[in-house]
Amino acid sequence: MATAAAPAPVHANGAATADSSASRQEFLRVFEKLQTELVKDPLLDNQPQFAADWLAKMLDYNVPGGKLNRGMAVVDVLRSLKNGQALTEDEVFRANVLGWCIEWLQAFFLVADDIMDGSVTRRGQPCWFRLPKVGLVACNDSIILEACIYRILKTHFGKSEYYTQLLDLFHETTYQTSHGQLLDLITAPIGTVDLSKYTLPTYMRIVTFKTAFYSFYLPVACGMLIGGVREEGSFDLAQEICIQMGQYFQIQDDYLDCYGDPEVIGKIGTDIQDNKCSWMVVQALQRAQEQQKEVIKANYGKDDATAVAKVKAVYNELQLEAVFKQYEQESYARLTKLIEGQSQLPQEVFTLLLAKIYKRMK
Ligand code: GPP
Ligand code: MG
Ligand code: MG
Ligand code: MG
Repeated sequence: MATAAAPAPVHANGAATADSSASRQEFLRVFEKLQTELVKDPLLDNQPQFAADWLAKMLDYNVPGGKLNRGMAVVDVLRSLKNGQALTEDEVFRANVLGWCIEWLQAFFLVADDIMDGSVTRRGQPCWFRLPKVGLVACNDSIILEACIYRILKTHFGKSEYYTQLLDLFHETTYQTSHGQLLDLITAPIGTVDLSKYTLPTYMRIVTFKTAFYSFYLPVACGMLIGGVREEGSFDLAQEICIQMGQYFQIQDDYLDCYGDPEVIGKIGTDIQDNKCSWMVVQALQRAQEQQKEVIKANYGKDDATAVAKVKAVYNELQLEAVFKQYEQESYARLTKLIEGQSQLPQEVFTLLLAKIYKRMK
């Protein structure tokens, strides 16, 4: 039932990412298995066929269609931890199941985030809630997507010695992400433009919580748990590196919201209309003259194409594309130094992740 495998993503520098299309195919086969288990879940015995069909379709629409970077990272982390030693079929399967739990979490967040952000497209198709037959059923579907994670974990890890740690990890990550999302939303109240709120410390806190924990620390911590790592210090170190990588990733997301090609990123930017505390507006305000600040103030947070164009014109005047490219170089250098400056965990755990996002265009 899964959608066809996407070709291996190619980056600006032309290099294909580490995941071969064979491991992507293998990963997608695990999706089909999990989807079937959920649709036939004994807890939902005698579920009417139309509801089972809804679930299968909702999962197809929302879970497997992304880049799959987060999900496929778990097996990469496990492989790196084993220092090249071949993984058993069962190890690969378990890593991929956990990888899908992360993709399910992401699907839950995205379905809900698109409603909150009033977005139009996601992964090259209309946002789920935009489909006329879906509408606000999408609210419940996002809850179902989250609940699926715990059914999958119980089925496949219920008897593992680290089951409680996994439950805790997913719960804590959701807790952190939802609080990041809260900050993201209430720093950007529709209808009031308060430019004094768009500071770098506020921004960094928002992105650390709404993106970095679930997108980077979660896959690495999952790989470490199934890889037998137990030292708290190793998890702390992984978290420190992953947080910085996640901040860089969300800054790219904010840049792409403004300058990315919707055909490539699969979504249409809404940050200016949504009054968001985006990296772009934070950088603009640090550099703007009074008159440019006035233009931003008069046009930010308006769902109007002319107003959005005026804000983007100020970004262009301030050469924010060049500011971003410079940030990207510095961030890559800083992360590389951090990764190479430790020997507690194999560097490859982090370098593979970094290579997948460096200079990404989607
Ligand atoms: C990315 O923000 C953050 C999330 C998708 C987390 C949402 C968390 C919830 C608890 C719902 P974004 O709005 O910039 O992402 P995108 O650009 O993909 O819409
Ligand atoms: Mg959004
Ligand atoms: Mg959002
Ligand atoms: Mg965004």
